[in-house]
Amino acid sequence: MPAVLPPAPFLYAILDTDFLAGRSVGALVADLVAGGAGLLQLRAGRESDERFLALAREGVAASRAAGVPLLINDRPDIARVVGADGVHVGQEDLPADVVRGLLPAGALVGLSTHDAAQVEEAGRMPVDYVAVGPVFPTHTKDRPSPVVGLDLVRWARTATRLPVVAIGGITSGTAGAVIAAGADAVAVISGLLSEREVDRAAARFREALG
Ligand code: TZP
Repeated sequence: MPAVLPPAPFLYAILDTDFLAGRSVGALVADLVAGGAGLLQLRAGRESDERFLALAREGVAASRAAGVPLLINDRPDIARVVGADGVHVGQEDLPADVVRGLLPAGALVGLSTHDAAQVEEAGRMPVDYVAVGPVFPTHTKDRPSPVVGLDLVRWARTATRLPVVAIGGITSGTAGAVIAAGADAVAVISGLLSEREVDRAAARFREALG
């Protein structure tokens, strides 16, 4: 079955394993979807391949049960083995067209961008959405690119027909302004996973999106 993005505006919950704090990926997936997350990503930059694979299997099983697509960050090999719905890559990962070629037909591919030239280039790539950020300051990413602000979100909206996913430091208090600037979705790590009750945190975001 080809995976499809949810209708805009949607909440994109990124399960960064640095934020698990002893919680299981399966339980987090269920709670985030219960709160209103429409798309999920598993990001595990600091895990061994063996653990990433195990967590990816758990995430895919839970996301299938919840009926929401789950993408794997940066690793088409792991996505393929576990039957994930797609892959998200950054500027320094494998090129999006190479990743697309490694995945089954109908898989979702997303690409991170950090400036106008990268957004334009994404429009020429075989990707399903373009992520733009960091929109606000964030402590979550090692060596984050400079903050792009809402200006790049506004510009991306006019420059590409791809769905625009805004990321970086977004809270339920700012999510509405991000959507008003033209984003189709907000992608969030700490604003969801730093909370003890992630279902309630997701619901606050979901409500802010309108
Ligand atoms: N890419 C740009 S900012 C960022 C990524 C992965 C981190 C987003 O995390 P948070 O905690 O929602 O700021």
